[in-house]
Amino acid sequence: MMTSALLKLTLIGLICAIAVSGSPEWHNDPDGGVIRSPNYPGNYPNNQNYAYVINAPKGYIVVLTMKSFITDDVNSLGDKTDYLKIYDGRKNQDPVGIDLYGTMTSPYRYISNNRRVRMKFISDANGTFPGFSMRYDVINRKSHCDLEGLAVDHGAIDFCNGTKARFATQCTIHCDDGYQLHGGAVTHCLHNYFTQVHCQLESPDQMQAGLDDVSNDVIKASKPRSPRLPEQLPRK
Ligand SMILES: [Ca+2]
Repeated sequence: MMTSALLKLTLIGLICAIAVSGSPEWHNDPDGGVIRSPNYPGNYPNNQNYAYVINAPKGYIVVLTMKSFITDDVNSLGDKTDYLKIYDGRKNQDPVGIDLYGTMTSPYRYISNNRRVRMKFISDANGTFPGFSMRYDVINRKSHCDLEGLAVDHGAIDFCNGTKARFATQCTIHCDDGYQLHGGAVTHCLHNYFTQVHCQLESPDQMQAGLDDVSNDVIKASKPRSPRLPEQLPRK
């Protein structure tokens, strides 16, 4: 009786262990966090097939900021050996956002199109390196706008509030000498775009010229853009 019960428990334990080892590592923290390859900063083990899921609430996107990345590179046939695949979405059919391997020589950031991002870290049978360490942030697209789209003609951004990765809720600007603020000193993030404020020529003589050219003086913040950066991981 005891033997049978023990066997049953052992079997359940084994099944659980198998299920857990095959389960992805989930990340749901609204404040974001850090994700690393297995055993980081030590070398990752060989023969890994390790999965991660970042799950943000509805209306949010995920921003990954790679702090360090080094894996085995391609083999003599030119096939990659160890790599990190980032899938933009929740299903296997979702497109691969990016496939990273080799050595990162400049900072890398990935901005998702979906609220869920899945990643898979693969290593082959020999040759290991430290792998990667990255930060993830989850961004509310209703309240946070992309700072990359915010440029002030004849002025500059002083500071931004609610900054997360390269997104913010509002920014305070000032104008260059000889230019005056119109529309207030603060641009707010509303529905994915910063509200328009602009710097206009101060001098009455120049005012008309400035007004004629006002369309060129507004903050160019409203142009819709793909949230994905064109950055690629430099390969060695
Ligand atoms: Ca390898």
